[in-house]
Amino acid sequence: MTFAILNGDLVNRAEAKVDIEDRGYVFGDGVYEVIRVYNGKMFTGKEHLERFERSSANIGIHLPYGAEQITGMLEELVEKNNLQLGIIYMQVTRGVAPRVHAFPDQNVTPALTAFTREMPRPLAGLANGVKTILTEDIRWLRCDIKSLNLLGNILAKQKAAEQGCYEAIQHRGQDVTEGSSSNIFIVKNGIVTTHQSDNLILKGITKDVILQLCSANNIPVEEQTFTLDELAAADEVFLSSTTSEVMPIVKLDGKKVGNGAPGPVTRKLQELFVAEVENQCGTL
Ligand code: DCS
Repeated sequence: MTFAILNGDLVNRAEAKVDIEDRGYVFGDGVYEVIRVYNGKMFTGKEHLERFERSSANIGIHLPYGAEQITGMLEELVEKNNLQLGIIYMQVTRGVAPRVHAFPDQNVTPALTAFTREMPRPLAGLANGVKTILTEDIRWLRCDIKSLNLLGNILAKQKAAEQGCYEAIQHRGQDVTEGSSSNIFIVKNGIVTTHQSDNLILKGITKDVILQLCSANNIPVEEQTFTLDELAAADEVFLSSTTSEVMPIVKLDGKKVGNGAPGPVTRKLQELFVAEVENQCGTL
């Protein structure tokens, strides 16, 4: 039997059901996290819990449990499901209430749910890189909140999928923001650049790990907006996310990045990233 978390309880996944007037279902009124599990251990679990608390606070959802309590629940879920390599998906919604836009009374308890999924590694694409498309960023102006409202992201990803591509790189006019479910990095003359963590992108946990790895290993790095022209002229491009780790990008709208193969800085960061995972979670 596979388990899930439903409002603090470990339940049979097949029997975990929510009400049709849950505000997550009718409004997308909630936030979520995706946490990677390696060797049965959460990678950067603390950082994900912190972001979960921040996203919730940003939309005025008072989490019914503290970070430590939630961590304990997630650890139990991973253990019960015998998850070695995979992800935890967790979300909280503002709860179940008659459909009115304004927040319901304080006595409505936010609904916390979580489930796990196996995900073997290494992921296809890590070795040879992936293809991407470029698309206008049509999302709202609080992309720093990990909101359940993902229509802009979904439409972008679908466009990529229809063209046989792994990811859609979004841009607001000339400025590159982020992928539909990833952060984007360019490398030019050995310098790594990625969009600063402001309201236009999600502050990726993987992005932060990469920034720290760059600093610790004397790889020049800057958080600064870059343009479509700079993207097109980059020596190397890669994306990062919880599920995709450090993923080389070898094509942009059908055009090769550099010589069309993953570059040396990307390779180095992939190695450093795996070493960091092994440091925290044991040998992969
Ligand atoms: N930007 C967006 C829009 C994302 O959805 C994600 C992760 C990231 C950046 C990268 O953040 P992390 O490094 O913290 O994962 N999206 C999650 C998702 O929805 N599925 O997998 C990861």
